[in-house]
Amino acid sequence: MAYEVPALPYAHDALEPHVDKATMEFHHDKHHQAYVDKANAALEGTDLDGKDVREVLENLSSLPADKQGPFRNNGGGHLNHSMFWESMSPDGGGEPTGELADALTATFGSFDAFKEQFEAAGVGQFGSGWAWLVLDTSSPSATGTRGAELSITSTANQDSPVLEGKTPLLGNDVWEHAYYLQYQNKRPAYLKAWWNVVDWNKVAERYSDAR
Ligand code: MN3
Repeated sequence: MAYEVPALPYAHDALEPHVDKATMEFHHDKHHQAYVDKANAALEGTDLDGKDVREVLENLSSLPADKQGPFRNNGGGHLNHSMFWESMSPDGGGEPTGELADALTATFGSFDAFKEQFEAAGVGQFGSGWAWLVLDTSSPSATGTRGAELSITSTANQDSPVLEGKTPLLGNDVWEHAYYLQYQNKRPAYLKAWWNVVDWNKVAERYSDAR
């Protein structure tokens, strides 16, 4: 079955004032739709047509050579944005609790230090891309301290951390289309404001599922 843009789990204006309605309308309704359409076009007629998007990205080399680049970009865009809408909530913000909170503190020193490093990854991503909190289940440290598996990274374009065998727990979109209407060139201000809408329950659920 062809991919579809998932419905937003809240109204387009529900994340205001931190993410404005116009940005959400263009971002969700137009940009995400374009990734879905192009991802579907890339898979059409291949053996991987109908497979889960993450599974296809993890097996990119199984696609015909001329489809790999288009699917990396557009399948990646579909996966990244599907996660992104669910990572935000009008009831978001605050701080995580429980095992995720403990792991963030153990890994980064404090929740504030985690946020600082994540924002730095977003600001430092040259051009379009994403900042990520990932769980590295393939690293040797996976057998050691649980908190040591977490790390912050950034990717270019629509590259998903799953291309590197990592599980994305939280990603922030630092493409200009994600913030330019509201924040113009102030990417750092967008990254800071975005914490007010992060749904930590969702991130904790991904952390728990991935371990
Ligand atoms: Mn985007």
